[in-house]
Amino acid sequence: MSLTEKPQSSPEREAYYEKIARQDYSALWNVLSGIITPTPKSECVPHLWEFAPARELLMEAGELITAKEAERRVLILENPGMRGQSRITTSLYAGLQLVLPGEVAPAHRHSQSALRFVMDGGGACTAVNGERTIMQEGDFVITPPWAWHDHGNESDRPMIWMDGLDIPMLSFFDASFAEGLGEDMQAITTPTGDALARYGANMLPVDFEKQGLASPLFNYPYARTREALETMRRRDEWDPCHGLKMRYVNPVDGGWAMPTIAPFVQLLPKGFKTAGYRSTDATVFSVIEGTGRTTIGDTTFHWKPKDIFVMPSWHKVVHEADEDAVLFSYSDRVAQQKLGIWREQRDAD
Ligand code: GTQ
Repeated sequence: MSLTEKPQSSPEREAYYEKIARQDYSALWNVLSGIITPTPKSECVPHLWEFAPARELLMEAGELITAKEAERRVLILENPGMRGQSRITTSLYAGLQLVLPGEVAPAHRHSQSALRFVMDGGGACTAVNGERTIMQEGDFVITPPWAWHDHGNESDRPMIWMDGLDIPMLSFFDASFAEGLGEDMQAITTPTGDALARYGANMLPVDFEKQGLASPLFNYPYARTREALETMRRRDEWDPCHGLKMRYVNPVDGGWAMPTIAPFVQLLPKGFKTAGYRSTDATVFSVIEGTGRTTIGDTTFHWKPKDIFVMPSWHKVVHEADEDAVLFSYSDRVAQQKLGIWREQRDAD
């Protein structure tokens, strides 16, 4: 028996395999090297989606179906190695959602966690658990598991954002629950900006008790993120693998902002080339600012603002920025860390 080779076949062995199959067994020695691999093997492949053609396709969808009829008018980013499976990585989903002026995407809730990363437009709203937030480009917005949420666009421009959900993860665990509210919009019980003031100003209500695993802050505005990155860069201390990379946290405990999805933002200054890096969390990147190149294994992608690309697990990644660049990204790192299976390897140090 071997971890890398399959034993040879023989007529007696084949007859035996057929016999055990009829009784709902199979022989481990024939499949072992495929199921316990020395390093991660994935059907997920590196891929880049350009924003301009995506926007055109979305606007075409805007003429075919309303947000209300669709429930969510979203184009799923299908990893070309896993077509038809509604996934961008093995464990994560990504989509591009369009809400046209005057439209609503009706209130519902599900056990899946969702993030929104605002790509194009500004001024549309999402409501989460009774509070509405107005979204601008670059904002990172959370819908915690089982939270009522609906989207609306009272601005005069189409709004497009990227949805990141843990749909494949919940399918894997057979733990999906969902229900509609039966109304377009949930009742608003809290003034806009309350969560940001209450939880996003380095304070917490004195007797605050943690509820659930998701951050009570549900909009992390890009204006604040960008200003923080710009201030930090003055120290000129760049991580060889990441440039200046930050993770979005839950202010209650400093843990990740979401229970299953790990969100990040990183600044790469003009001319910076990262040292090789790989980790077991396949990662979805969305370019906020700047142009550059990313090499993932043998594939190089040239990117510009609003492009989205995906890096599979355990593929070496190198980023090069032609201009100051800011990348948003998300992965399942938080879930892997909770399970004790996350690994990384740095070429630097
Ligand atoms: O906005 O609630 O892309 O429920 C997929 C499922 C978005 C949403 C998606 C969803 C949503």
